[in-house]
Amino acid sequence: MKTPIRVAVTGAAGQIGYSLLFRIASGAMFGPEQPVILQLIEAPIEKAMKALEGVVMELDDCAFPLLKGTVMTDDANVGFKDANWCLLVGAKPRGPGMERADLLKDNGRIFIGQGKVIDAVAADNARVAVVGNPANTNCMIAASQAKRLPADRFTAMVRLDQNRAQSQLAKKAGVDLTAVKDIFIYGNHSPTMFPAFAHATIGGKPATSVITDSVWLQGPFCETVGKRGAAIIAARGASSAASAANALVDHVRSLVTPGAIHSVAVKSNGAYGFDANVWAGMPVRTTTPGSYEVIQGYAMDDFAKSKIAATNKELVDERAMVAEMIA
Ligand code: NAX
Repeated sequence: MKTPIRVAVTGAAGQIGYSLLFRIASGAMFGPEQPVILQLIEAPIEKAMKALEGVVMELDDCAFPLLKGTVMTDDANVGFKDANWCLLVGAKPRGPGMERADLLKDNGRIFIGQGKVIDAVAADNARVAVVGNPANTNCMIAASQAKRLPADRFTAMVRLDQNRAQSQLAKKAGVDLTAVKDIFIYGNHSPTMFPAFAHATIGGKPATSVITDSVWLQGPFCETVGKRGAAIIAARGASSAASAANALVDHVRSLVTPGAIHSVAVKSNGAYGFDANVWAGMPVRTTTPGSYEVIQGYAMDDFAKSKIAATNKELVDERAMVAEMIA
């Protein structure tokens, strides 16, 4: 039996947490041979900690053979201690009438604190995946506090957007989902994101030769993927949770699987026209478990360049709104 890895999860009593923890404990994230210890972190609110107790009772009741322990805490120093993976799901939601700048700053304070603690107490091989919105900028903020852990250990999730795009292309082409490959998300996890359909393939052929309706690809396709979160809220009365948890399972699973090619928001070094040091979605190839390289060299036409410029601008603007916090 392998040594258990420690997986810290913030926002563990939230809706994504409720779909996520059982998948981690079952082996879906790290594989059927890898035992885990879940270190569950909630906000210091009585109701949240009480709800977390209930979730842990349910984890116990699943009798997962791979689950070797659970920690429940509202103290980040305890929750991130020796963690190999830190999954930052918890965040402050946007309240009625709240400005985006205020949301960024409120969350900025949370992610500054968590970034500092992770850097101080997590395992030497710690990896961080941010889901809590605004995910890209929260990730940048957490990474800004790290002195020991390199910035490429901090990633944000755009995998839900990739999965959404793959599913939409398959539906439009009338093919099985698995026929759609190499659809990558560039930029921010927000409606400005760009699902780069020109590089996707369907049944081994360029997607644009299978779906020849370029008006649909440039318009409704990009919009549907970008605004899917809002459509789910409108239909379900609550934001996407099971699909977000599933995407985080995919995000981490791909990052620990050498050779996997997938979309991740990572620190930009200027590739694809993104400003250096924003966290932007782009295609990566996993090299060794937990490490990756950005796949360079996909050609971008004028449409793609304009979409990337727009999502880059949003990321740069978000960074400007929190500049004094991370200085
Ligand atoms: P919930 O509001 O159901 O749960 C969030 C939980 O986080 C709450 O239980 C809260 O008490 C906890 N929390 C707040 N501050 C905390 C802190 N400082 N430390 C630890 N826990 C804290 O939200 P949920 O639906 O689970 O969504 C979580 C986050 O994911 C939100 O920010 C949401 O916007 C974001 N999403 C990101 C997605 C992505 O693709 N990147 C997609 C889904 C989702 O919208």
